[in-house]
Amino acid sequence: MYTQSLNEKTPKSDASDETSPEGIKFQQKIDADLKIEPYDFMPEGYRKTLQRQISQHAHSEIVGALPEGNWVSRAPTLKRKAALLAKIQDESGHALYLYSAAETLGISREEYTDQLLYGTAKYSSIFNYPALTWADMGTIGWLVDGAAIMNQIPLCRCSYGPYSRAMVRVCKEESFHQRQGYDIINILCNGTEAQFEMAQESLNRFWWPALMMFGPADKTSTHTDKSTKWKIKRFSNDTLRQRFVNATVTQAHFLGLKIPDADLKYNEETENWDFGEMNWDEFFNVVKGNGKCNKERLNVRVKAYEDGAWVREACNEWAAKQAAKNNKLAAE
Ligand code: FAQ
Repeated sequence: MYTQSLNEKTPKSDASDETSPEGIKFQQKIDADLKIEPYDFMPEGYRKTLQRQISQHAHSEIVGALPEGNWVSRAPTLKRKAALLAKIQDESGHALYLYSAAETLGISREEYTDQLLYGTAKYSSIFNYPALTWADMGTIGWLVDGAAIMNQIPLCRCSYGPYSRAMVRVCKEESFHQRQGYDIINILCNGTEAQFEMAQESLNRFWWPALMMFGPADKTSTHTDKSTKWKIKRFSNDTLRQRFVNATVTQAHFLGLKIPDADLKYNEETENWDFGEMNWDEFFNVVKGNGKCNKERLNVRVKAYEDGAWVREACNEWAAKQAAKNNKLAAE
């Protein structure tokens, strides 16, 4: 949607940037809530932050479809299978919009893919936890898409035009995903005792990893200050995490589920649900690639990419032949 125009000229930025006259003008534009577009001047740090964040986001959508893909054949009804398939298709579509937005920053989709498959690019920690039961499909929709929406609604107002526009549609679809997840859990919670237990057990495993999706605590977040100044981020990691807890605790209580946190307590003064200390060792361990499923997830992606090489080759050949045919016709 944006990438053809990249062939025309290289996007502008410069190492001296932030304090240069162009850099000052850039910040004034941000402060005035104007959008930055691909060929506008941008400091190198702004470009690099967006390349990292948008591509990490795109990779997360792709890897995030893997735990759900494993459940398509085991979904309990035709309706559930169809909904799960549609969700997976949506997540792949999100990756497409996001890679397209990221490409406008001067790195191709192939390079981003290489960074994920053969490099050190990150994707969301949450997808390195296994989906063991049908209830996990509900919990992923309810909590993971729920956390994704809480984090991504503010990104619709991100200062970078292509990212902010992509996020509008992504958020609409994520909110539908969240509801289908909640619906699965609601049915289980109102079913047999065993079904209720399955929902509770799933919540027990996913609660803390879902909170970790919001990233490290503000005091250890490396990028928040700069990203806030540039209006890439509108709220800090801890602020969004707290909002998510406040919204979700009420939903869990409505379902009759217990949040697995002995320190969870409503604070009358701040009107927030105070919650316990996160296991940050676990978070950083997963982010470094040592979670339960990191290796498995990446191996599946590498295999799919390498097995599909002949398809990409055939498509390129066909496109080249079509272009040659069209050029010949145009010349006649
Ligand atoms: N996992 O300084 P900060 C979804 C890294 S989409 C792994 O706070 P920042 C849809 C971070 O990259 C879910 N790594 O960083 C779906 C940085 O790395 P560095 C994905 C993490 O960027 C649902 C370092 O730690 N959503 O779920 C994580 O300011 C269901 C320091 O952190 C997005 O990507 C993490 N959780 O804030 C699909 C949203 N957190 O510098 C299928 C866009 C942090 O070492 C099924 N991203 N890191 O390379 C963002 O909003 C931000 O990037 C944050 C992190 C908030 C994630």
